[in-house]
Amino acid sequence: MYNFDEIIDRKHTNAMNTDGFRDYIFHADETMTFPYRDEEFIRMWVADMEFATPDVVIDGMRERLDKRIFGYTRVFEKSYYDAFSAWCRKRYGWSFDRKELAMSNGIIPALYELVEYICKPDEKVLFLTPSYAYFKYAADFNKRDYVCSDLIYEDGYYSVDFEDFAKKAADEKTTLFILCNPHNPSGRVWKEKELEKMAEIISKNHLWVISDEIHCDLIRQNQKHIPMGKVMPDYGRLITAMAPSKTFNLAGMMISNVMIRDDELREIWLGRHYNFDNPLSIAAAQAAYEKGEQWLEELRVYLDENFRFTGEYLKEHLPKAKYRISEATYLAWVDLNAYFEPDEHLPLFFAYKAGVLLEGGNMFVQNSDGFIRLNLACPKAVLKEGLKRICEAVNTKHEGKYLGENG
Ligand code: LCS
Repeated sequence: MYNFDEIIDRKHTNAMNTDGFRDYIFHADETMTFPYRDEEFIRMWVADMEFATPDVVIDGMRERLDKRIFGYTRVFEKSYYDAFSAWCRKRYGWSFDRKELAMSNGIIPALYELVEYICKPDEKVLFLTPSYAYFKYAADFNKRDYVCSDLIYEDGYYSVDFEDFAKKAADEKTTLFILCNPHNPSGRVWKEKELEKMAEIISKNHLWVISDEIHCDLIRQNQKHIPMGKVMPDYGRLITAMAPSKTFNLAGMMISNVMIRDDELREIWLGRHYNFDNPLSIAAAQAAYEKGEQWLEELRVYLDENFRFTGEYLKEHLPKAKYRISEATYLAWVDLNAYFEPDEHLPLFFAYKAGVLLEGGNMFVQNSDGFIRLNLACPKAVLKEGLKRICEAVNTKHEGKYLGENG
């Protein structure tokens, strides 16, 4: 049994989570001060975990370290494909050809490249909102326009507005749809019927699709992930992205899998992509896929309990908050519109008033005012303290100004 209750000190590891929040959340530098010391914050923001990566993964990296030479490296050996494709077959009943597998130092860099390779300068990228902001940034970076289709939010549950989606997909300048499957930040696991309806609209309009499935391994125990590649088995204009980074807390190793079906696009990728991989990252990813499953199953039990606990806690202490257990991800998406005005800067409020670092709706493109996103991938004791502080801050909100109000 792994010990997910262990509190691990991340100081002096150059972690974004501990050292990068001023820049990422507040666009500020180290002169920004809070009524808390940095180490006093409860950190529930960036999507990495407070849990140690599995021992089997660390052992895999250690074995590679023992080989002592770390020259230019790429995934040449078939054993990597064997490990990852066996994982996909076993967990999702999905397989892909070896030739489709390209490696990338992260899914974000892959998105940045693919938007350029796929969309001409006057073409547009479509995605569902609220959205992981890097879908928009990938369009911005390449000076492509983007179009949002707002998800419908009803009884705390999100669904696709298919009428709107079909209309936007039909615009001849819309050539690429980036799908987040499962969806960050809502945590939705798209059901087969929903994916089929999307697929129909995609094929009708000959859209390219990037299905970003980075969160697919981290679903609640009662959920089932369906790769878009399985729904559209013969569709050439599909790219699927998956990675061990979220699943095994390896984001810093910067390795991800990009399955490109179209021969021509793959040629462009291979010609232009900076095609090297970190040798330790390959070892880590391969060990994770070969030996990490038991750890993942234990993690999922722990996360399910953190989601259950969060729901109970909020029901008791913030009864007007709307919360549903996310179907996927370790991220809770909580509607606090009953307590805040739509334009309030929630990350600033909670940083100053609660000493909690979290992400707010303002960070998810649009259709997300009044929401906070909480990272629940932390030991239960940390979660309890975070929730306690959040609820107290909201419940005492009107008892005087908080320090950040003018900041
Ligand atoms: N795609 C999605 C949907 C993500 O949520 C993330 C990380 C990435 C890609 C990043 O992929 P990478 O480049 O690391 O392979 N999501 C984060 C988030 O929501 N907050 O912090 C990171």
